[in-house]
Amino acid sequence: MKMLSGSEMVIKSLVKMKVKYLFGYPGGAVLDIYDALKTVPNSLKHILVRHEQGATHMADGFARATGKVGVVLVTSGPGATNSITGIATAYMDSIPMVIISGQVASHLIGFDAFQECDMIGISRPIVKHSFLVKKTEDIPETFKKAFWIASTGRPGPVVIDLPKDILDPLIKKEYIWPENIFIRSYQPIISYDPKKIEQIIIQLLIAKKPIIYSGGGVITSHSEEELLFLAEKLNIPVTTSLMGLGSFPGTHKQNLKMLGMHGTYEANMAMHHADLIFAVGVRFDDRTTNNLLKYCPQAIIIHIDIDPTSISKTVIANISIIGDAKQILKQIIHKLNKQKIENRQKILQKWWNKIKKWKDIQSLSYSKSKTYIKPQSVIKCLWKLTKGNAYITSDVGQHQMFTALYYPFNKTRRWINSGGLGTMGFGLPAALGVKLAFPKEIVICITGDGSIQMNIQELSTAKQYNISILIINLNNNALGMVKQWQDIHYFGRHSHSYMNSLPDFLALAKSYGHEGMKIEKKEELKPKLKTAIQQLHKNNLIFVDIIIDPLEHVYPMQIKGGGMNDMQLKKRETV
Ligand SMILES: Cc1ncc(C[n+]2csc(CCOP(=O)(O)OP(=O)(O)O)c2C)c(N)n1
Repeated sequence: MKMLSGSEMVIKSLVKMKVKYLFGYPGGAVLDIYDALKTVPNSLKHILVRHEQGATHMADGFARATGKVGVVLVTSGPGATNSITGIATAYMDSIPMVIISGQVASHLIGFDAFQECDMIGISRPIVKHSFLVKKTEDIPETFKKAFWIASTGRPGPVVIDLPKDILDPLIKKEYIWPENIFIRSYQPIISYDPKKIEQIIIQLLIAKKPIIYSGGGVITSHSEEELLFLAEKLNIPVTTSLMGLGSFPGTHKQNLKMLGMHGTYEANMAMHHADLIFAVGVRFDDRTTNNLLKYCPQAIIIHIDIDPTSISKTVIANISIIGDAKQILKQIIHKLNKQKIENRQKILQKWWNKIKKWKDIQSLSYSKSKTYIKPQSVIKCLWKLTKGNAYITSDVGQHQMFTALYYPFNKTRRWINSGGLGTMGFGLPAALGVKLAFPKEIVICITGDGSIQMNIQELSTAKQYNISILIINLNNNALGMVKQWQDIHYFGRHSHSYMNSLPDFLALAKSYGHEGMKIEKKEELKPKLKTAIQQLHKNNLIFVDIIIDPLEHVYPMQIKGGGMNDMQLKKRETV
């Protein structure tokens, strides 16, 4: 019979779940766990961050790149509250994560004890589930359940709150690892109505103006191959959400690129005029629909999603299937393969002709500048130099949208960004998590002068563990996206969107022990970026500060309150 303390049980359970990295920060409530960590130096590596938000984003980046559960360890009170933004970020984008938080001793809960806070209560709206563990012997089963809940169905973060007394190294209990677990109230859906498959096939075959709308759920469910097969077989154009970038090859001729607020002209026009929208793993959030009252007036909407609460939440679906997208797409393909399919080139010729006209507008073209480096050209240059193979994390703002539009992702899990919550400060820690997962790959964090400063302290973590990522700071000396909105919606009144006291980013990076370079001239862009990428092989973190056109806006942009087709393509020019 194996007798262990609660802390030892925590560590043993993590090892049983094959956790490789634990991202965390110590404090009184979890010191026993930190002590127990010493017993497993080889199988479980702890990464000491500089702020708990950094830990959550690192675990998140690791999870997005690998598909595995990211794991975080924080102390009670401020440690727990600091992790909240990262938990909400993961929740909004359905990222599997387990957050272990320390709690004050059971008898002190509710007495305003030192560093007490109700983590379960505070995190409740932003977790898939949470556990307050009351007995030491419950730890193994709780961990197994937490990982199961976090990674199945629609994935998401799960909190395990552990009162200090149940972790006491002097109290040993029997360690029983459950081979099977059963959670009565949580049974992810695995079956669906086969009649719906027939209905979907009929609609796919009779539609004259169909479009596939692919989202992050395609990536989560690993159904990109099935989606590609179906799109090619039926010759249907594809658009993706921000979260779905990479779910369909970015350079594929049927790809109309991203839709929504900053979507391409062809993607949004095709959505508006479509007679059938085949939506897979999307949640129709407001950044992708514009005004719901004017949304895609002619379309029949088919919606496939694992989460029943996503169906008809904002856009009413005509046909919906709840379940695993991969299984459902496989079934559709299986049934389609048995049918004789008419010449799809011919049937959809008119539709493709229309799409070509929208494409010819070239909504991603941008004016060149004699003096300034254009952010678009930085992203295009990065794409060429990395041959599209890098893992890219981004922060939030104009630089995020430029990256989404100008770096075509041909593979899944290469585009790591905070889509749902839009969290500035995500990019750097997330990139560190990705690089730990894939040490041999090129990992680039594309950020802005505002965003990078939100978790810049993680440069210190990068130094401690020699994590060699490339940071591209698109420096426009402003909170660019805020300024853009003030230009468009507030007649150019710039209220608090300028960063008047930017640090010397190179000196800052160097003070953390990293290498840095500044790029100010257009002709320097390509050679310097090339050098920066080459230097990565020396296991350095390279911080590249690029001074870009401060007046640039992200276009296309949908007109607020309009339909999918109401778009502005250039400054003050409406189509
Ligand atoms: C934590 C957080 N606070 C505020 C915002 C609102 N916001 C969205 S974009 C943006 C400006 C981003 O500026 P920067 O990082 O410099 O990027 P740029 O838009 O200039 O490329 C702000 C403040 C946010 N998304 N996240």
